[in-house]
Amino acid sequence: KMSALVAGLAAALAAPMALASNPIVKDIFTADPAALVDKGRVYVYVGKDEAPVGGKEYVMNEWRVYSSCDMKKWVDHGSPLRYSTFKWAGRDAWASDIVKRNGKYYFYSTVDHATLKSKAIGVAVSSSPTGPFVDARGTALVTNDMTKESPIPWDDIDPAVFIDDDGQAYLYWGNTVMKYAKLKPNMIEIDGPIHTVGLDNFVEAAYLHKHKGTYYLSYSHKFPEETVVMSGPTATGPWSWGGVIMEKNSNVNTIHQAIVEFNGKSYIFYHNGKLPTGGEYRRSVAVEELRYAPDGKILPVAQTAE
Ligand code: FUB
Repeated sequence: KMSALVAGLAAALAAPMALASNPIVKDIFTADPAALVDKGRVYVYVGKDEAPVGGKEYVMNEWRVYSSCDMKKWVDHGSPLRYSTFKWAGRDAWASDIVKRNGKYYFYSTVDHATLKSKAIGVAVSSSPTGPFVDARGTALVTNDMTKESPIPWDDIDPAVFIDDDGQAYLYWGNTVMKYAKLKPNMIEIDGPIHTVGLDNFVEAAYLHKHKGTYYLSYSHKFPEETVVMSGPTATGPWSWGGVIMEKNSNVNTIHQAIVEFNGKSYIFYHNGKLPTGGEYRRSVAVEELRYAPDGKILPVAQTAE
């Protein structure tokens, strides 16, 4: 019996460590993670999926925020804002990103514009990572009005913000076509033109991060979505194909990643449909460690359960 116990322990130690008990949140359905590392904690912001079992569309009214000091135990901080925090929004707390600048926390998010009847991006601000957040502009930061070339009303979604080493902030977003623009130092105004970038089978969820001098642009590729990555020498490319880093989900078409470094390791947050009764409109956010090959290539990541 003793040797079986020892063998079991040895096998458990040799196995790759399951990071967290995935999914991170088990009492509600959550999607579209955004992540922030601040003062020794990692914060993850999610949209709450409220569709009933068998629901045929997203029901998303608010964002929720959770934090951890070890990527294992998560503290629930409740809801820091709702779509209605943006008075001009009519519905839909869709995907977001968050960044800290000058001691303030800027939360960029997708909502549905009440009068334009199309998706738009708002920016909210708080003095705390757990909110409450208030609308920083009183109007949308990006709307379909500004990007008229687009044929679809849901192209202005999924913001990602990156602040480069020289202090220049960039906003990336889009569906079908990726767009990017500079942000002014105040973080709440677009600075200059909106650029579009032709990327292979780009769907949505653009995300920019930097590791050891290389810029990585990851995004949802094809539909059902898989997460792919490009790498480049600057925050605006040119981009070289880096391959699939996470395979598509079995019962959910979307996957939406966010990548952060925390305590010397890299992590990728994403969503799947693995909770009981989960699925397309009842998703769950999970996290895995992300590893780089010596040449800087991001290695494919497998989804783990508890
Ligand atoms: O959750 C609503 C939308 O589905 C998000 O904005 C996309 O990234 C996709 O996950």
